[in-house]
Amino acid sequence: MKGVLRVLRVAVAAAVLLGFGALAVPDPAAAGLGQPSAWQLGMQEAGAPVMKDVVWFHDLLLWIITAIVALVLVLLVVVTIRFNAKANPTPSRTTHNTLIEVLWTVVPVIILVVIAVPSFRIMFFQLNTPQADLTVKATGKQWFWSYAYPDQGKFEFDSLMVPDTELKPGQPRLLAVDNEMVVPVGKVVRVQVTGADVIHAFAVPSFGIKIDAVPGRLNETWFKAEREGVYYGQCSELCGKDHAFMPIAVRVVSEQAFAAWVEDTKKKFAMAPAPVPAAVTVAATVEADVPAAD
Ligand SMILES: [Cu+2]
Repeated sequence: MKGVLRVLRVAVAAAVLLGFGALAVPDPAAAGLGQPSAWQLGMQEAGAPVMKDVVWFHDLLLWIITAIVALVLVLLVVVTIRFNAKANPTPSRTTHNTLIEVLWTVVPVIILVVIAVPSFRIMFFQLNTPQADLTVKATGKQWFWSYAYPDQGKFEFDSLMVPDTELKPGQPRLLAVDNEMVVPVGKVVRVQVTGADVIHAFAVPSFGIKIDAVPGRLNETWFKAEREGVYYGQCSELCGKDHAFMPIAVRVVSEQAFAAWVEDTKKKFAMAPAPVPAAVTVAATVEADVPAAD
């Protein structure tokens, strides 16, 4: 009994030390804001409150899993060294130890509760859209995105990837688009997401959002960009041959710049009045030709 407890004590101490060592290595600052960077470790830098929580939760889990793995490793090493046939020729015939049995039931339960509480909190934070300042409708199509701003006027535009041969300096390959989705900084943006043909998914890692674009269904997510800049994402549901070539680019600008952009874009992409369908025109003509019956 005493021996087992001593082994446990040593194991826990070793696990804690190893845990500290492992966590000193990854450097989340190596990741870029809004886009991936070369030799990146960890996730992209957080640009919105939800992603801040996601990163925090990821780090918490890393601590927990590191400690568990280290503890198991230490126990295995201790067992192989101290209790092999040579070192321990007459093994103990112990079959039960109430204290240890209670511990290995209660400790995992506590660990799971510690994980579950923030996990649910973040899930509700992510899924409950707060009072939105702005709504953008993103429609996934084979293979590009279309954006509409229902509160700003009747306009919608397509956003296509810039091909490698037309990239301007500073534009990231496979991520830059011709017409970016533009939003004001510090405002809650509600993104309504749907698909026009097959299932796509709207995802921007720095904002911590990823939601399916399902034909015939309007999904909703939200973000509040905290800094100006361009934030890139990709379609995240395998949707066909050009799935990898329909990126998402969100440009976050000041409120004045956003207002100016809306004015420009309204003119550029104003929707033409819906044409009268041919069938309706024919029907109207036929009706006019029929002499009054009464
Ligand atoms: Cu897609």
